[in-house]
Amino acid sequence: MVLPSSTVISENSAKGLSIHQVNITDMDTADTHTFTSSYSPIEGAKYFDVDTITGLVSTSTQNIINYESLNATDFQITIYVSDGIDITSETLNITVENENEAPYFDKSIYAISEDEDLSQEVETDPGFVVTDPDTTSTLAYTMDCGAYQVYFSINETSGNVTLGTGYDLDNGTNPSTVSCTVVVTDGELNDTATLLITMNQINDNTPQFNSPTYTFNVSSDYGIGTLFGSISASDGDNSTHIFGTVSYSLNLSSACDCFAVSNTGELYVKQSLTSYTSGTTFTFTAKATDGGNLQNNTTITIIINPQTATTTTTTTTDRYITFLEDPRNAVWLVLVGCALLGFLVLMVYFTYTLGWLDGFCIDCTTRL
Ligand SMILES: [Ca+2]
Ligand SMILES: [Ca+2]
Ligand SMILES: [Ca+2]
Ligand SMILES: [Ca+2]
Repeated sequence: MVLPSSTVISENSAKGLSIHQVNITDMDTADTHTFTSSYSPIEGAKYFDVDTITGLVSTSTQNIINYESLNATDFQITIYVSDGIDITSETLNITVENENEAPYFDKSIYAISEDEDLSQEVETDPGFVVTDPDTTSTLAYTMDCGAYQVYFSINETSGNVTLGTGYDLDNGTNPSTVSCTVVVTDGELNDTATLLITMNQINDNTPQFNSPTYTFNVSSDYGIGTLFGSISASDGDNSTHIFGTVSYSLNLSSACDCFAVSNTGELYVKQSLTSYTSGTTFTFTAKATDGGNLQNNTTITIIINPQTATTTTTTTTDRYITFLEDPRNAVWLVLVGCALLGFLVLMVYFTYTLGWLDGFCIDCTTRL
């Protein structure tokens, strides 16, 4: 029997992989041979087999060799062959060598979040759990965030992610979630995971009125519900978020409760104004409030005018009334009309009843 003195096999080799075919010579060509084996250390019996009939040495059909879990990496297999009368043996030395195995993340997607518009950098642990079966491997991280790379970076050793300053969600272009690709490598093999970075909208803008003051001229005959003007405030926060939406209210404590404002800033008459004389002035404040309760005020002045007037936010446009709109003209027009109607009735009476005008006599014979 001739065996190689030693051989090398890599961890993770396939189950049942042929390692060596034992060759024997026996002058008695008709003899039948039987193979047996022993292992040192005994752990080798878990990973190697010797076929009792053919003498083929192979890896176990049951267990994969894991270099990192072995108590020893050198094994001796003593193989005995018997022809039923004589026994001979040889020893095969097998060395298991390490194979570099790839590191791997425990999840395919990780997620972190932070506020927008940071004034200083913030380091966050994304919670990467990376396993490298090779206990001696040194791991390193890299990250690619595409167009937003400038805002984010990763610590090569720890995997912690630093969120940079100035990522603004209110500019109308930056997305609220950035998807980054993280790669971990042992220098030769690597794995990839996705890191989703969600930036939280913060209320970093206070509503600003478009004018510091507003003045309106309102006719005392305006009915309840009549719109007479509007106020407007803008908010720098993204308008799709409640922090960027504005509602309005009036503080009428020092004025009459005659006016109101809609959520969109339209002013309207809430109570009758007929009891107020021309020139009466109301001054009060209006408040713009965003969805995060940041507020700003403006001053509103309302001047009562007895006649219907055009209103603007800052000026009044007066005009002359027309001839028919003057009530005095209307009165004498009615009087003249009545006089003309009476004269016409008298003319008809004299014509048909008295035959006052010969040219219009209908029954002159009877009358004479
Ligand atoms: Ca390994
Ligand atoms: Ca490795
Ligand atoms: Ca806001
Ligand atoms: Ca904001």
